[in-house]
Amino acid sequence: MPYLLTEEVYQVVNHDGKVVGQAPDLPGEDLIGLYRWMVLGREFSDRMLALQRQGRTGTFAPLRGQEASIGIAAPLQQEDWLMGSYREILAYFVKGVPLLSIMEDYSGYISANYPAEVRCLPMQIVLATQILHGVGLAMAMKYDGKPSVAVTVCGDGASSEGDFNEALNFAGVYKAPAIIVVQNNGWAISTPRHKQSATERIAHRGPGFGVPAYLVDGNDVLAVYKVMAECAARARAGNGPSLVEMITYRMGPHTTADDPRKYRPDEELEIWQQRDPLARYRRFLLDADMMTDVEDEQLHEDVVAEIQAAVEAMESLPPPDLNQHFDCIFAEPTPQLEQQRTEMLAEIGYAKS
Ligand SMILES: Cc1ncc(C[n+]2csc(CCOP(=O)(O)OP(=O)(O)O)c2C)c(N)n1
Ligand SMILES: [Mg+2]
Repeated sequence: MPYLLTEEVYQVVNHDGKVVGQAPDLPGEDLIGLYRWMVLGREFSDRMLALQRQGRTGTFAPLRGQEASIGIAAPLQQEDWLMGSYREILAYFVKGVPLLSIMEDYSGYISANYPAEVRCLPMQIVLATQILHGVGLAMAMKYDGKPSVAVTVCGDGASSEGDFNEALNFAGVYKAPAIIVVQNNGWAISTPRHKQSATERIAHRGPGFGVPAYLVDGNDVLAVYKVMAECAARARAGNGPSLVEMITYRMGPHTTADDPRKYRPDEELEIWQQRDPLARYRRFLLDADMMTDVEDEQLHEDVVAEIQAAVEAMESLPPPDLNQHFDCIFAEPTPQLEQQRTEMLAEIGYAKS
């Protein structure tokens, strides 16, 4: 089998909205379902950004432009595992993590209050660590004879970490049922993609580790879906891991603490605005007579109402217990941790109610 499975960037619907590949064999309602998730991702991200600006939530990492990342989780089964980073929250929603849980993560509550059955690890902030966790989980499932898959997602910047490369090596050697996805959005805060690696493609790393790799248009939800479904089927059949590079773009700031205009040319953003994943998929559905403008408007209204309900639920929670952040690190806290707890709580004058 060739190790680089797609020489060209794989697309189903190209940048101009033209259908250039075979759409996945899904009923119409599922195709609309994918669109609803994408709309939810955009509206949720924009709302969180606004809430942060109003001082109503903490630092947030917007995902505008990366909504086709729902294609990472949509073909997965309940027993499959998913672990990603701060910008993968939309895939987490698709896997079953409630909106409120992610809002809590970003608002100072104890992290990863996720239902156990959704099989998502806490979103990872330490770059690429989750790739090792994911490959380890995949190896464990293989030893247990379970036909499940562990999907682990990171960014282009994270691909330069030792953890990323070690995880790929283990995945290849042990033929782990793992899918390692890189959302290459062009930037790692202010560091451009070309400074991460001299390889033309991040996908080219896969063959070096004996891991088959795909290159996919990360703004084409149908293409992402198809590639992920194929990788999952291969892993379930005992044929081991895959590396998937999704070419996409972060349209907004890295986080609410960043101003991309300081390091990124406006023309670059303009090019990628033309490739907006949401607009492209919307056009596809309208052209195929699967959705009308009126239905689209209704769908938007429903999504905004769902987000509003989650915001109200978040804002009616009692304030977070800041002690929990220290309690959840080790079974037995270290003396250093206790010292840090005392100092931090004294600094902010915090007393547990
Ligand atoms: C090990 C480690 N080093 C540095 C950081 C600081 N940091 C946070 S996000 C980030 C950029 C990550 O870029 P990328 O992997 O491309 O993901 P993106 O933010 O673009 O989604 C850096 C350097 C960190 N969180 N972890
Ligand atoms: Mg990046």
